[in-house]
Amino acid sequence: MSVFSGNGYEKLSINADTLAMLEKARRDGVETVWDRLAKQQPQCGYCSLGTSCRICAMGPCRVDPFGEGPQRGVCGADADIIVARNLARMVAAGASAHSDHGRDILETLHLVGEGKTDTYTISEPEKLRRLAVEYGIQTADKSDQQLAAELAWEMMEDYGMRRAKLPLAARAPQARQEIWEKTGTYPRGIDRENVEMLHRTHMGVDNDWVNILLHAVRTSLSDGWGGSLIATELSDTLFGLPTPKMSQMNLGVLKADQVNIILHGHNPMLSEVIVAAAQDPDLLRLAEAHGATGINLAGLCCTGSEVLMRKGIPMAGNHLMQELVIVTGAVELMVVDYQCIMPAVTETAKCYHTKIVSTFDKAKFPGAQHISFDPEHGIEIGKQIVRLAVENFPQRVASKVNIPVEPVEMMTGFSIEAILQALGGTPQPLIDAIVKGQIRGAVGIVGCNNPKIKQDLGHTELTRRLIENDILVVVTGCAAIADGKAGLMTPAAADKAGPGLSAICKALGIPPVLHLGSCVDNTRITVLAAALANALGVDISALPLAGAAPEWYSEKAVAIGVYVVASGIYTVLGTTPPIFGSPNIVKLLTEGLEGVLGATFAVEPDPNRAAVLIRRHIEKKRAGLGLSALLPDSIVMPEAELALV
Ligand code: SF4
Ligand code: MSK
Repeated sequence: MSVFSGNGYEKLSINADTLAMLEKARRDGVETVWDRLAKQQPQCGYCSLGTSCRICAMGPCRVDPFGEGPQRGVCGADADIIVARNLARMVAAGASAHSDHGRDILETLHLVGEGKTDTYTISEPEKLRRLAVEYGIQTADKSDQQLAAELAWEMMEDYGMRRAKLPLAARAPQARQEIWEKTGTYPRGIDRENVEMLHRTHMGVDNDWVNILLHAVRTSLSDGWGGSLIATELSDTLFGLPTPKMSQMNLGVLKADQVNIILHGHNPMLSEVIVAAAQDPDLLRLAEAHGATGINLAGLCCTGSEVLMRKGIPMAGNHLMQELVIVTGAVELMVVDYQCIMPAVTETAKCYHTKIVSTFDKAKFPGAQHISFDPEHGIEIGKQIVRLAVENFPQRVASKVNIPVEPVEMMTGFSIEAILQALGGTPQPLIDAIVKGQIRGAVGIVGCNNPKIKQDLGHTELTRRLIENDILVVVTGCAAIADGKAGLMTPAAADKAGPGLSAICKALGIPPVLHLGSCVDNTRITVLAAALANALGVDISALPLAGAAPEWYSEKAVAIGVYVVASGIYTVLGTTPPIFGSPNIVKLLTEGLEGVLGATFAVEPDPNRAAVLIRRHIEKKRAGLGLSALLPDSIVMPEAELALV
């Protein structure tokens, strides 16, 4: 039952579809993530500050950062050790999630190489060959299948412990690699770094908080220049390079007269086969026989971004929409793979006719029907799931259906290759525009929704402030969906940008906010930054770039934030991380890292103030490169707008 009965919804989201469905959820007696957050209040202060520890059975312990209660856990760990260990474990969990996703795609490439699947094939032979060359594989006279087998074998080594350095990290500028060497953070095997991180944070192992955090950096880099990058590169190789295309977003993409299937999670292996199965003539005839005019697919979260980028499949919404899409009453089936899928969806589905189908044996959901996904038989499994949805269409209750809004148009599909193609095959026009000051710099806005923050306000306000100041914005994950819903991702949105950025977008026919993909595709941002730095002969940290995660919630976002900073990009977090119980760690992350990694974090929940911090940073970097720069002091804090959040 909703705790927001009758009022207060407008504080929760900027989106009309969310607000309408929250009202319907209340009428239908359905509990949502916001209700559960309210019931959790007040949340634990020790945990919020990062000073609680439960990693051994002498605990749980907590340290009082205000000096009145205990200052050490039972084992003697102080606030610095406890905060560092908790943060490092978040990094390891996030890096493991992305990298294990990458491993699943890698194992599919291996199957292709072994000729053991006819569901998947090599869609981008050129990219396969480029990757093979990067791994030192001789490509002449070899078939795609042979190369797939050899590349898969080499990349599997990236997960092991024999690699002294991950090969893909060599894409970073020399100066960046030297920083990693000097600080002992050059990433080696992905599994090795993650296992070592868990080992070090066991009671009584690494008790030097700086040493713990340095290994957290190395662990995050094993994801950013390893596991996540493998996921992106191999998804492009197997499923196709994203190219610019128009699509639609929000709950209005559901179709009242069609079978609606929601694709939720992160891994494109499954969603690719569902997309193929939904075009099967037999299943389309079956849908018609059940009274539907077709089969409509819509994405959620990052699985949605994968099929949006490559196939133009419309997007129903971001993280906080996963229950509300079911509340429309128009969804026959939600198929999930893994990550960011709230266990609550099966409870929500009980109030409607929606079936929830889980597919990965490592991600089961009580209350869902489990159909074990096996890439050797992908297409048959895809058809089985689509058939379940079609056969569920007659159970839909017309009086419970409400599709509340019309969809919004957006442009997607900006892989690095597509961006370079839009620029005429080289990054030079982008560099020229930055040098001339037409574009002041570029910012990656990434990450999730979090019910503690008004949904999408952080993403969209920050984006607006940046583009109107001629800063190009690239987006991934749920941030991209927020900006898409807000109408910021069409070529026409160039009118909302400053004069320099607007003119360039109009000349190229692109939006001022470019969709680079899902969470794992944040690697497109770091790889693009590396390419720009290499073209200019400088380190990434010298460039007028920044990152932001205004509404993050996930451990993956922590891993991303750390590898982005460790790659030399200043990053502003909107959600407060659990570090404030250790002033030493706050100082290190927000100031001290500058001297170690050439970049720092900032924490600023207000998106307008975050925009000011980022603009000042970009102008400082422009000045450092000898480019025309505004005086940072001329960019003032919008004190009058502080009441926004
Ligand atoms: Fe307490 Fe130390 Fe055990 Fe943590 S590791 S629960 S601080 S005794
Ligand atoms: S889905 S990690 S809520 S971006 Fe990638 Fe969205 Fe964050 Fe999940």
